[in-house]
Amino acid sequence: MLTPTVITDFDRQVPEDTKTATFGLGCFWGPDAAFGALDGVVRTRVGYAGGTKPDPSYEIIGDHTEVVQLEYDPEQLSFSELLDRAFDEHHPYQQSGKRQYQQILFTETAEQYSQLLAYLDDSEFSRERINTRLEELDQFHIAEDYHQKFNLRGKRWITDAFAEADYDDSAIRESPAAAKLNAHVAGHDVSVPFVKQTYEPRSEQ
Ligand code: MHO
Repeated sequence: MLTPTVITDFDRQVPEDTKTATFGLGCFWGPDAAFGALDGVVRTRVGYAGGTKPDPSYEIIGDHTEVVQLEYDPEQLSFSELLDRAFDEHHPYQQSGKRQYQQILFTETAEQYSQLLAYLDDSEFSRERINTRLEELDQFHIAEDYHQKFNLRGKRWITDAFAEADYDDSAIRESPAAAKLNAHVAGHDVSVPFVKQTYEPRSEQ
C-alpha cells in the first residue's frame, strides 16, 4: 500500500542542485508522464510558454503553447539525453497546425543552446527541414492544478496517500514521488523501487 511515510521519505532524499528544461510536445499530459519516468528527472510541472499573452490559462491560452518543465539532476541526466527523449516523442519534420500543441524545444541558458546545436549537428535530421520551433525560453506560466500530474488525478490509492501526508495541490505538483507515480499509472516503466514493489492499487469495485 502507498503510505504517506514512503512519499515523504522519497521526497526528502532528492538532489538539491537541479536544472530545468522546457519542451512543447503536444498536449502536456503526455510528456509530463513520459519524462517523469526518467531516472534523473526530479520534478515535472506543466504550463504555457512560447507566446506573448500575459497570464495565459487553459481556457484563454492566447498565443502560448502547452509545455512541460522538467527539473533534472545534471549528475544523473544530461540535457542531450533529454533531447534524445524529446526527439523520440515527436517528429521534427512535422508541426502542429494548432499553436496550443506546437512542438518547441526551448533553451534556458547559453550552455543548453550550444548543446542543442551540437545535438542537431550530430543527429540524423537536417537543420533546414526541421519544423520544430527552437526558442529561448522567455517565461514559463504554470498551468492550473487540475492539469498537473494529470494521470494520477482520481486514482484514490494515490491521492488518499498524498492527502494523508498533508500535501495540497501545489505540493503534489512539486513532489518527486508524484512525478514517478504519475508516470507509472500512465504505463511508463519507472525504476523507482517503491513504485514497483510497495504500491499496488486496490482493485476496482
Ligand atoms: N482536450 C484534449 C487535450 C487536453 S490537453 C491538456 C483531451 O481532452 O484529450 O490539451
